[in-house]
Amino acid sequence: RALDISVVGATGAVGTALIKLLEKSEIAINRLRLFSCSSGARQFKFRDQTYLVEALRDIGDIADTKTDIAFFCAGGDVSAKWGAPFASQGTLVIDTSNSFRMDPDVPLIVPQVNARSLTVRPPSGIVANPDCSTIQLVRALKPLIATFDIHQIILTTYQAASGMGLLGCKELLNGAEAVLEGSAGPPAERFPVPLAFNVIPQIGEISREGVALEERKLVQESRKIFGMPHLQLTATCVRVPVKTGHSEAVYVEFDDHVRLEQVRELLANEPGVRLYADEIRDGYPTPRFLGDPADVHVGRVRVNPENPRGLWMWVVADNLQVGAALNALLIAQLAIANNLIGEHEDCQVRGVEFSRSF
Ligand code: 2RA
Repeated sequence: RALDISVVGATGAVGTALIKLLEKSEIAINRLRLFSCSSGARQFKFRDQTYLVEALRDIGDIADTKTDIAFFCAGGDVSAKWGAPFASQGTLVIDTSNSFRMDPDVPLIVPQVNARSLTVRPPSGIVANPDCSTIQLVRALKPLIATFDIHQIILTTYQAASGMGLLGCKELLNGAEAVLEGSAGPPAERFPVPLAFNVIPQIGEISREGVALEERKLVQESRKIFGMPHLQLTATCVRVPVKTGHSEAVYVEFDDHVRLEQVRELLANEPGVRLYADEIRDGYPTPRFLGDPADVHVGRVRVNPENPRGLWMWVVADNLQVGAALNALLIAQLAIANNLIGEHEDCQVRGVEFSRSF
């Protein structure tokens, strides 16, 4: 049947990307509701109809928000305030923020990796989308973790400004223009220090132990998605002056020696992973010149000449699509295929098949 769907945060970077993907998707939509917290009245054209964005604060009666699915793309504060009230109406909430990810009643889903964790409707009525840097990491790691025993994973991320939304992009562009015109540029607002022509080794607040929030998220979320509470993973997360596309230099140390050919074969056969196997012929992925924004792009795959148990790879993905909007849409498609929408609480897994789920 055609579904009623709402998008909360419709005018933001992720919300806008999601609406475009939703429009092209095969999901039959009866009624679309678009909500925003910040902007004034705005219209969206969607499948030949025009929709007005509604202000979230104008909702009088929470029962009026009931739809089959609500995508939350407006950041943690909005999700924390409105996520549970929306879910309490029977709406399946798919949340892209950090508000519920580690809640045991909320599955944390990357459909290509752990679709099996979404075979029943969660009691909370909420499904969480992991952080963008986690999603591309676990999609690249999945075939390796499924095949080999892992000793530890060490990575550095190079994250784009759009991870901080449209305002993050604007701040980067304004800052770059100002520096090129010879001024110091505006003070930083979305970032700890100005990002233009700079590199910032901090994403999110730093704990007393010296670990930034984004680094803690990568560890906790990867462990939850793989169901491996003792997975050894440590990261340094860095913001770079790139508009869109997160990059990660990932070092995986296995328990045993690793053969490059086997790793290449596993990555090349992983659906949704594009392997750049030969640097001379294929080059390597970079965020500005990324190919298909639905893929995770992996290059510079090499065994450490000093340690035959160690492997490096360079992983790049579109943080707004793979890292947020597309993953959220795939979660919705999985929930629909598994009959988790509306009154149907019993579930038969069918329709969407992803290989070797955890
Ligand atoms: C960032 N990963 O790039 C965050 C967004 N959720 O800032």
